[in-house]
Amino acid sequence: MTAPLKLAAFAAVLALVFGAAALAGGAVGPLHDPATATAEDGMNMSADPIRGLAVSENGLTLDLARRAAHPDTKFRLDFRILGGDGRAVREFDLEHTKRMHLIVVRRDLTDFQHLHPILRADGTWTTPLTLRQAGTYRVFADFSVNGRPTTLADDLQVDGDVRSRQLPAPSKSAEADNFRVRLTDGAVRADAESELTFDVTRNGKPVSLEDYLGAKGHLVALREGDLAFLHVHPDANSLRFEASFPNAGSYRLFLQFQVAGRVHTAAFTLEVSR
Ligand SMILES: [Cu+2]
Repeated sequence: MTAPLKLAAFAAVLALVFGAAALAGGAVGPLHDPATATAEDGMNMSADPIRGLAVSENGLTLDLARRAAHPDTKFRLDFRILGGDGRAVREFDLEHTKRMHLIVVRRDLTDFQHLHPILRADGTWTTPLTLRQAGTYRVFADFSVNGRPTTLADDLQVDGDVRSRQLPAPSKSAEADNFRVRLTDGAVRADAESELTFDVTRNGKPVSLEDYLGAKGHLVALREGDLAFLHVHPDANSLRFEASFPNAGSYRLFLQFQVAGRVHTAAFTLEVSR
C-alpha cells in the first residue's frame, strides 16, 4: 500500500470509528438526560440549547383543542400532551415551581404572555386566554416529564387584518409599567455560554424584587424568524441568567419580575454577534 493510500484507509477507519461513536452518543444521550436534568437548575445546557421548534419531540406531542380565535375575545384554551401511545400524559415534574409553563406570543414577537394552566383529571390543561390582535400566535408548552425538560409549540390563528411589526431596534433599556429595566451586563456571543444581568429601578431608585417562580426573575429568549425557544437558567439570588445563543442574529428577550405581588414584563431586542 502506498503512503497516500494508507492515509486514506486510516482516515476511513477513523471516520467509521467516530461515526459509530456519534451514533452511540445519539442513542445513549436521551437515557442520560433524566439523570442530568432533574434538578431545578438543570446543568445540561450545552446539550439542548434550542427548543420549541416542533409540535412533537421526545415522544411527546402538543395537542391544541383549537387553533383559531377571535381578536380581543376571551376564550378557553385547552390542550393535552400526548405520549407515544396517543394518550394524555398526566404526570408532570415541577419546574420553576409549576408543572406547566405556557408561553404565547405573536409571530412578530409582540403580545407576550406567560400563563400557568390548570391540569384536569383527564389530562387536559386549561387556561383562559385573550389574544389582542389578529395574526398568528405561537403557543409554547414548556414542561418536564420523567425528568426530561421539553418545549413543544404550535400555531394559533387569530382572524382579522394582520399588521405585523418590525422588531424594535436593539436596546439595553426597557420600560415595564413604571419600572426601568436595564441590561447591565450582556457581552453575548454566538455559540458560547453567555451571562445576562439586569437591574430594575423606579424613579431612579433600586426596587426590591420578590421571588417569582423560585428565582428573582424569569427570562424567555426567542430567536427572530423561527421563534426558537432558548434554554435559559436563572440565578436564584439575582437578576442574572445563563443562556446559550446558537447563532449570530436578533433575539427578543422577555424578562419577568415581581414587585408587590404583581408580575411585570420588560422586552428587549438583543443583537448577538459572532
Ligand atoms: Cu411559567
